[in-house]
Amino acid sequence: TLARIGVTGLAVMGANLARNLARHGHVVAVHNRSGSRTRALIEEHGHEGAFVACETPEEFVAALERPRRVLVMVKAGAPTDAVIERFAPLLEPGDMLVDGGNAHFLDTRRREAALRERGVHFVGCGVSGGEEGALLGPSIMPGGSAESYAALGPLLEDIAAKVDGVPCCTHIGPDGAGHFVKMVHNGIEYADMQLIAEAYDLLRQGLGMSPAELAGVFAEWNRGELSSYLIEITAEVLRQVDAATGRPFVDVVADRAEQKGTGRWTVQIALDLGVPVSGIAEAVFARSVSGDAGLREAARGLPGPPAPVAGPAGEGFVEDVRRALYASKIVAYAQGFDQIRAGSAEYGWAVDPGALATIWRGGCIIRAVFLDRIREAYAAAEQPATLLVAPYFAEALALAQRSWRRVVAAAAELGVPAPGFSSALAYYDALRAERLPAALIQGQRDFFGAHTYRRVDREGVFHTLWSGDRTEVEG
Ligand code: NBP
Repeated sequence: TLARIGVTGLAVMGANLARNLARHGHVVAVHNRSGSRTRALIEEHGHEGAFVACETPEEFVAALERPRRVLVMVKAGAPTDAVIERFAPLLEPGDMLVDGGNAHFLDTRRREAALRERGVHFVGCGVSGGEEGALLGPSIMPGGSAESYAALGPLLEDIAAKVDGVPCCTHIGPDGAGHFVKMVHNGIEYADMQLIAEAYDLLRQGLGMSPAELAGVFAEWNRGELSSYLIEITAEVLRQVDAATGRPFVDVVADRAEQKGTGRWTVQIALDLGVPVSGIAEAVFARSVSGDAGLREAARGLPGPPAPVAGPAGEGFVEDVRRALYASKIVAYAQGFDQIRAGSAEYGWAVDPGALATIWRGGCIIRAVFLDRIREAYAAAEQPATLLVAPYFAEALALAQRSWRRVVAAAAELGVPAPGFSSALAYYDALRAERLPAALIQGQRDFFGAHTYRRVDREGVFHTLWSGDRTEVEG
């Protein structure tokens, strides 16, 4: 029998997706550049379902039913182009080439346009959930044509995570839409992780709590509105004790955060789109600061707040930090969803933010109860201009407000860096402000560059003759 789908690229992600497909009863053709991975997969997991092991791309393509579905799971970048070059000539009009790697959406747009000329559907498909998700149910974000989704969707929905019986997979939009939302998903993940890290740091330094005690705090928080995969694993990591030294695991790990690049892409694209994703940007920069050993070494001797600092008070502060974390998280997600809407408008994708929140409820790294609230906000008759003004979130922010301000003030008093918490609060205050100092900036711009300004009381564009008699001219 012919295979329903083929997977090429059998490192951990590809192998686990192939197994997931096979475990769901689909015949799966498998191929890898080096045959050893293919043989290892069949040896170790061949009994889990119906695999067709293929040595060559030609053999692989011949093993697939038509129109062919080829899932590519190789390293993003040049390897993806190499695989497309190798496989595209073997495909026929109507066939589908699906890139499940972490490609940049602009690469996906380029590849989609090139393959469309040959009549081949190129589907840039975001996959989140890591190795375990790939095997047991990821969140899947396919872009590409609606026609390709009709042929691929049922298979992908079959292997995706399910929440309340709803698959965490939906057609996101044409060409690069899937990889774009996967990119922003990762950006939001950066912001969420940074906020959790700040909460930990503030409680540890502010109250002197131990990692083990903090594990308990996060486990408790995971039972409420913050309930999420990231909070859950935070408790697990904080509870871990290093076998070699007996010290808390978190104290023996070097405090330099690494990054692969999707957070940075999110911020770069947000700058191009003019969307203020300050939460994601602060998270990316915080990782950069942590990783700059030379800079940190040089600055280590700079003075902090004069001792003794009046530290925050016990139980009340724990609840303050929880509320500040929730409020800051709302801001970070609101900004991420704003970026998705801006990208969708820029590229004409018509991405449905509510559908996205729905498929992020399970399978992916940012999965959380919270996503249900976002889904509901976008299900309202009138789409909120920002999630901050959707009734549920507006109320949550109002409730958190006093705690949020106390925590940001405490961070400054203690000298504990909390860029995520403070920038989120600054964004909230900027959005709700009656007047912003941008008026002064316009004045400065007009002064040194005759950049002109608008007035609050009259239509038109104005300039003041700053180096002359300082009268105003219209023009
Ligand atoms: P890797 O990203 O480590 O890629 C290894 C695979 O790429 C191997 O199958 C390798 O073949 C193949 N490959 C390379 Br490298 N260059 C190639 C070329 N020129 N031609 C053909 N094949 C080539 O694998 P991974 O960690 O499984 O991730 C796969 C994709 O999924 C990546 O894009 C990744 O960003 C994305 N992703 C990963 C995760 C995760 O948690 N790891 C989550 C979500 C998405 P070989 O065996 O012959 O060297």
